Amino acid sequence: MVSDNDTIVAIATPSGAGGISVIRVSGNDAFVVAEKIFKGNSSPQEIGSHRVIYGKIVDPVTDEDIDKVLLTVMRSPKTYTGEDTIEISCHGGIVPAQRILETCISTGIRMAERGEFTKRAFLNGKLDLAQAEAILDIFSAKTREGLRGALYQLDGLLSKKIKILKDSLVSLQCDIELSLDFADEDIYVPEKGSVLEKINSTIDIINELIKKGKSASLLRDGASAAIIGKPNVGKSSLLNALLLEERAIVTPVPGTTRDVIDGWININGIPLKICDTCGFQDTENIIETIGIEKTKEAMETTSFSLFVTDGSLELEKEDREIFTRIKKKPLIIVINKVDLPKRVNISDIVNGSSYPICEVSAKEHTGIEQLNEEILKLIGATELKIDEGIPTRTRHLDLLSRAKKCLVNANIGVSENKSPELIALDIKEALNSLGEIIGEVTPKEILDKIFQEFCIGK
Ligand SMILES: Nc1nc2c(ncn2[C@@H]2O[C@H](COP(=O)(O)OP(=O)(O)OP(=O)(O)O)[C@@H](O)[C@H]2O)c(=O)[nH]1
Ligand SMILES: [Mg+2]
Repeated sequence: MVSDNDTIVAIATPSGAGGISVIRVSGNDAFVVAEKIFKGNSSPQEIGSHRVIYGKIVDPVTDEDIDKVLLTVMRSPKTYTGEDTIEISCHGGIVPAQRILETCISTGIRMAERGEFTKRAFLNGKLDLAQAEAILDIFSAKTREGLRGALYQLDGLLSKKIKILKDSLVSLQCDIELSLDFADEDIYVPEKGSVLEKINSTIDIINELIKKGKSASLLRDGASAAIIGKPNVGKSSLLNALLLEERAIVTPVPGTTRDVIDGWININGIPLKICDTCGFQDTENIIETIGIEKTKEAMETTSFSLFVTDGSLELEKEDREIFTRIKKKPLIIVINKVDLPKRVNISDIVNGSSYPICEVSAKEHTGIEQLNEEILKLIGATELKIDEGIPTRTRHLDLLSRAKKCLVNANIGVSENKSPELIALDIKEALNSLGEIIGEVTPKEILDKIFQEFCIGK
């Protein structure tokens, strides 16, 4: 049975060639393990905390040397997990780290599960849940701004805001419960107007957090676009122009692209995945048929489309058919090849509706800036600012919405003079939802799910 009291070990660095690898051991027996496998000038049990000793790792059974290492000793509670911890920095590469890992396990400790070091940090009160999630977001940050948002969260700025909200609800709940306890004695009855004011101001703050959080989640997860249009309009050229590299093959032959080719760009800190497709032309060719299936898939999985037309030609039936097919989802019309005399007439397909339109020359890289601006507008990221303490995960936003719903119920309850017990219940539920964000009342399955997202060794 796996227990949170076991001493655990894992390789904390990615596998493969590198300068060094780090093996991390955490738990009550960390120093016992170090004594068994490490030989150096000083004893790990005896040196002070946060000190590094040079020495070698040896197999405690065969006495065989495994690697020369630096061993860092960190004593509880001032460690990442809050437990006694040793970190062994050995030579990079797969074999030394793997051998040291096996040697540690041979002393009777076990391999750490995914995210178990961070889970222990959480269980030992070193981090709350929102901060633990911030660590995940730091690993997966795709842009500088995403990293900054995650660092704010790691600093506990979101948690601080949630705690302030909770404190004000707790005081409200106390007032209401007090009025229940002393209902007969008429000692203290909170005034209806002030209760409503407190509930509403909390709802306002939650609304603001949700609003900012929705756009901030763009920083974490980004957005994605499919480039769609008939053959030869310059879809692959547009992909290359946006990526600033020759990713996709470009030729004058219609039907050059068969597969979906994608790449990431960073527009003002928003990671955007762009997929070049082969479009939707009628075909009997098996390769193109598969390509068209992939275009459909790209269309379904991306958040919006870039509909490309050839500005030097008049619109054809095929342009119209493709446009009709994709117009239900958000899109930007991209008129390409504007370096050539313009013949296209877009009003033909837009039919009076208003769509963002951009004129570009993928060949000459003109109009790309304006296209980026339109993309930011379309995904609602023009006013995105990395504030301190913004919720960045869907989990946070769901819980904030749940808290808000309970408070709206509480508001109705107070307005309609419902029983204070019911109002206190709504407030309690709102408090639970807020508490779940920072991990105070988070069910075990949800905790497990969150820590499963981590890699082994973190
Ligand atoms: N003048 C001009 N030519 C362009 C421009 N963009 C693309 N082209 C040319 O148009 C032709 C087709 O370009 P691609 O980028 O391969 O077009 P595509 O839509 O990906 O074509 P398929 O993959 O065949 O569907 C090539 O000869 C390009 O050089 C542009 O902005 N101006
Ligand atoms: Mg192409």
